[in-house]
Amino acid sequence: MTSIIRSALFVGSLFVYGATCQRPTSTTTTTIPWTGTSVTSTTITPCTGPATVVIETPFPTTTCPPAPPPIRPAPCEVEIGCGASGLNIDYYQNPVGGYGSGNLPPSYYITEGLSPLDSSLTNVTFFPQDTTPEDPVGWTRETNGGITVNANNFTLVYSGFYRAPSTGVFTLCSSADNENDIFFGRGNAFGCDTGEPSPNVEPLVVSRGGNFVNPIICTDVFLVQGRYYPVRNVMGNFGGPSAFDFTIWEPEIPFEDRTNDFTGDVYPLSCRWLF
Ligand SMILES: *[C@@H]1O[C@H](CO)[C@@H](O)[C@H](O)[C@H]1NC(C)=O
Ligand SMILES: *[C@@H]1O[C@H](CO)[C@@H](O)[C@H](O)[C@H]1NC(C)=O
Ligand SMILES: [Ca+2]
Repeated sequence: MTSIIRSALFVGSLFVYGATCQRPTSTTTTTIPWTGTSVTSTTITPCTGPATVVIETPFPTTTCPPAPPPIRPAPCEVEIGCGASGLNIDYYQNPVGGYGSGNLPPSYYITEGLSPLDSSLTNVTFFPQDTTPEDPVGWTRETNGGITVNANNFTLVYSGFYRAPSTGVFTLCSSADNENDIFFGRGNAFGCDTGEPSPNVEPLVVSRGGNFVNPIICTDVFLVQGRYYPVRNVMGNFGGPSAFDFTIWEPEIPFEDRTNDFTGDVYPLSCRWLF
């Protein structure tokens, strides 16, 4: 180290020695971003020409508000060996101007003690936007699990268990015409032992849409590989066209590759642990 400095001084002194030094009359400024926390400046005074002022500034860092830590929903046990035969899907009556319009809460089908008009299983939580036909009398549409509904007004409840395929932060997203509410985790989606939902819980996500504008609303959850998480979507159309998409965005994949096809990863309520 010492010898390097010495030789630098030596070279420098040779240089100085061999040149005609003049005081600089102007300066040029060079700004170098660096990772330090303060601004420092160095003036390089050459023998001729303008001095160079080197200003080292910290990298501009965007100040984001600290992200809230993702919630950790509680899983349930399920019966060992129970097959991934899909989520339960139940079709309920929804009055025109009812759930999805803000006039009825997502618990209305529980508190009113409604019986499903139809029930099935599905691995898919998506059906595309439709439009009102010219003659809407008797208008129907296909949804999931082979269930065909009165297209103008209906509610579908998707419930069961999602087996987390890895450990990390997952993102639950949905969009709907007119509303989808996501309930997730033990107690929130339903009770582990009964499989019954509570009318007194708040959804993790409320997504509302209509008039062919259905914003995607998301929330992060921290899940553990191999655990079975209760999930319940309450989707309602209070009138006119309808659409629905519920996706889970797994860790380490692009947002575009999030899925609404849970083949092999979802289990019906009947898989719950029976003591
Ligand atoms: C559609 O709305 C009408 C009027 O509110 C209601 O009587 C009917 O039960 C609803 N049908 C479904 C499938 O929700
Ligand atoms: C869901 O996927 C599983 C695994 O492939 C399959 O066994 C089951 O029949 C599927 N369920 C439905 C409703 O398609
Ligand atoms: Ca609608």
